[in-house]
Amino acid sequence: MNQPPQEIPRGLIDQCVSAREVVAFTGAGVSAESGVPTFRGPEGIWTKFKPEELASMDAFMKNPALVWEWYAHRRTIIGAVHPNPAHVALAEMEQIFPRMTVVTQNIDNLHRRAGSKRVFELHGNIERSYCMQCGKAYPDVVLPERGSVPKCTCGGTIRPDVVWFGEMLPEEEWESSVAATTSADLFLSIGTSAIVYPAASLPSLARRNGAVVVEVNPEPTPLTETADWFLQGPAGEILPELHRRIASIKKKA
Ligand code: BV8
Ligand code: ZN
Repeated sequence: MNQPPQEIPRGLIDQCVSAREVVAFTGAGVSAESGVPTFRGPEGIWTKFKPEELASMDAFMKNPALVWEWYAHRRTIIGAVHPNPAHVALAEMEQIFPRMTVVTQNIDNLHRRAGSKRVFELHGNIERSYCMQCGKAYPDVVLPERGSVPKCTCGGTIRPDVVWFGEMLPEEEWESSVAATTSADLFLSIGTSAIVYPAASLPSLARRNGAVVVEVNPEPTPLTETADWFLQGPAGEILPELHRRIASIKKKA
């Protein structure tokens, strides 16, 4: 039996109701209840592999077939899952706030599939690939059989369109996310261990610019002690409750 969602303090609801520019900063935890494994949780995919072994250019140059096998496996998982109530609540919040931006570290495309319109993907998108030689985009590359590596018409090697460790974040997405964070008056950090930089620098950037920072996570993280509010529990329960409470007050206004 699920625990009833943690009681969300009225003080927080009042701050949310008056918010005008909202940023939802999400990590793997927001997709956990869809069945997408997180990275660092007990069942996280990093338990079997270390990030540097797979999500890095070195790993790809050393063994592209192994890295492709890992991404093909993750694409199969992601292709079989659906947005969960957390993604849906964030998409619905776009209707109740004057300006709502989702800044995600996830590559699973679930925010867009849930209906969120304004989404910045800091670490790319597993459904996209491109040629390392000529840059040609492969929106739906045929997943290679085990042990093979997809090749471009130019003969170059095709890679997943995700940001690996040691790689720069996409300029456009990063600049837009920094701008949205700087002008946010409400910043929700949801389902992230807040340890991967530069993405993890966004919550403190929001705070320095006067935003109310709310963390949603079943566990505390390095961000918890500096957040204004810590809602401890699963995003799939807390976010729909948060949306319901805010929407009901706004409707009466
Ligand atoms: C760069 C895409 C440099 C690929 C990913 C030492 C110190 C500081 C920094 C560094 C350092 N050494 C190296 C660095 C830099 C490095 C970094 O930060 N490393 C960390 C590990 C220390 N960063 C980089 O390399 C970045 N690039 O710095 O470039 C540069 C500079 C100039 C010029 C050239 C280069 C690139 C980082 C991007 C790496 N790519 N992913 C792929 O997915 O395969 S990272 C990967 O981790 C994912 O994007 C993921 O989203 C991200 C962060 O993890 P989380 O999303 O937080 O997931 P995690 O599992 O950790 O946590 C899940 C959370 O959910 C938990 O807290 C859990 O409690 C919670 N949860 C569980 N269930 C629920 C829940 N929450 C809510 N509801 C639930 N139901
Ligand atoms: Zn090419």
